[in-house]
Amino acid sequence: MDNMAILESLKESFGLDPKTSKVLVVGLGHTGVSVAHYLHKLDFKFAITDSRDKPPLKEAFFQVLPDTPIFTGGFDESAFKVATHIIVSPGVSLMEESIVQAIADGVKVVSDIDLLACSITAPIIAITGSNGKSTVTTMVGEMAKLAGKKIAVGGNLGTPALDLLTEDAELFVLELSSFQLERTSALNAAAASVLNVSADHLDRHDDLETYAKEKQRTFRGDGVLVINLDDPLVRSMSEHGRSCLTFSIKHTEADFYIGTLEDQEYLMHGKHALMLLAELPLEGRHNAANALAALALGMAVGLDKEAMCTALKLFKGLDHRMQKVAKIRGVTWVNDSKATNIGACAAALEGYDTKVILIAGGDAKGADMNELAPLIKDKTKSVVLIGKDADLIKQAINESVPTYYARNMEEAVKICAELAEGGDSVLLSPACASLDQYKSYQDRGNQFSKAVLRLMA
Ligand code: UMA
Ligand code: ADP
Repeated sequence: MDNMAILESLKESFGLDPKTSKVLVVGLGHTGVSVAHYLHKLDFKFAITDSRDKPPLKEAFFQVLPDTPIFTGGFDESAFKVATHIIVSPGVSLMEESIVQAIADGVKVVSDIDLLACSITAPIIAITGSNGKSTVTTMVGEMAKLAGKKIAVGGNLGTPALDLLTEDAELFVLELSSFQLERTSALNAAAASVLNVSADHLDRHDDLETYAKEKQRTFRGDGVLVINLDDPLVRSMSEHGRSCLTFSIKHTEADFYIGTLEDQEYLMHGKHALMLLAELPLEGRHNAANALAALALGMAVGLDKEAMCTALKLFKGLDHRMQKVAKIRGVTWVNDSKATNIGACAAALEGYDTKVILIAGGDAKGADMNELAPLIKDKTKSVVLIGKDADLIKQAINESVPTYYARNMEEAVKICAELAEGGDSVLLSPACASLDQYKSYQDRGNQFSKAVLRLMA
């Protein structure tokens, strides 16, 4: 779309107009920077505020747009007072006092996803859920690429949504978080999926129902709904009168499901066997669900079936998700550091036929660790606990399996090495966020891998 058309769309959807609007960008992270560049190109007047004293991207941003008013070290009251619109980064809660007050004063909240939706005519595939978003987003991206589409892939994963505008794509594949969705109202995806809903981010959302409602916002508009029949919360989101494709790894009445033909399992679409499940090069039943969801989303926008299956067969999986690090003296070490909630850890444990040694803990984000206790009892030999909420997991386990405390990853890996015997698997699948001890889940996974590789020496 050209700038004139974008401006018209922004005016119609949000009353945003460079001549009259005063925009406050809240948060100077990757989202805030992408929003600032977008507003600058469209000649909007804007300021930025960030509660941190030194937002890490501030200096670099200042080099490029030095004339932008930037208020740091707290949310600046005066900046909120003059704003007509606030564009709030996902890391900032809408319950912040200044934001609650601004909304009460009639200021409009807009998200970067809203701005993107107003700036393109190409279709969007929107993917959310508690787990599997990045895997499915990447799968769909690979499928579309192989099907010959010019694509842009990003959002919560990788490139911030507005930075995708430079790519002039025919199809946008967006991973969306609940934080992005809760402040988005202009999205109308051609196809969308809520992959699953399990407890996560309950430190930011009131309860599971509210969190599920935020996820459901991905279905706004009139596109095709891709529904996971195995998840009761998602199932309840299907809407009469809307085009809908279902997927399931348990029920064969779904549009996309796992079927058995002559003792072999296949990914199926209706009566058609699309490919052998064994040809999907990823561990775990949950990845079969991810593949079925990706196929349904691709089908909804008309991607070629054969190209989609080839993409799945070539799919390598993403780092820090059930990633095999090494096999040392018969012990397999697996990095699933991206398991930042209970659902992901549960999926990892369910994938094992034998008992594993688990490293878990970190910031539980308000989740109830008791939900994990039965699986830990069934699927682990022992648990090595790390991080701030180690005690919560210890209490939930309630002596059903032996537990050990480790102060850092090096120590956790050492303890596991002493406990493990040939044939065992050691799994880092923390069920918690990493930020209490690490820069990110990647940092946590890398520290694990490095400590494991040191064992080889
Ligand atoms: N922050 C403040 N004060 C501020 C602004 C931010 O303290 O004024 C803090 C936040 O609480 C957070 C950090 O700074 O701890 C970054 O927040 P942000 O909103 O500025 O983050 P961005 O750099 O814009 O990155 C965001 C997403 N981050 C979050 O939702 C926390 C990135 O997802 C996303 O890739 C990026 O936008 C582009 O769309 C990351 C993430 O962890 C990967 N997402 C969560 C998840 O996947 O579970 C939801
Ligand atoms: P997200 O982007 O939603 O965090 P990822 O694809 O990055 O999802 O995977 C995050 C974690 O969830 C990993 O530990 C992965 O093994 C696990 N996981 C992936 N898909 C699913 C699924 N469908 N159900 C449950 N857990 C999953």
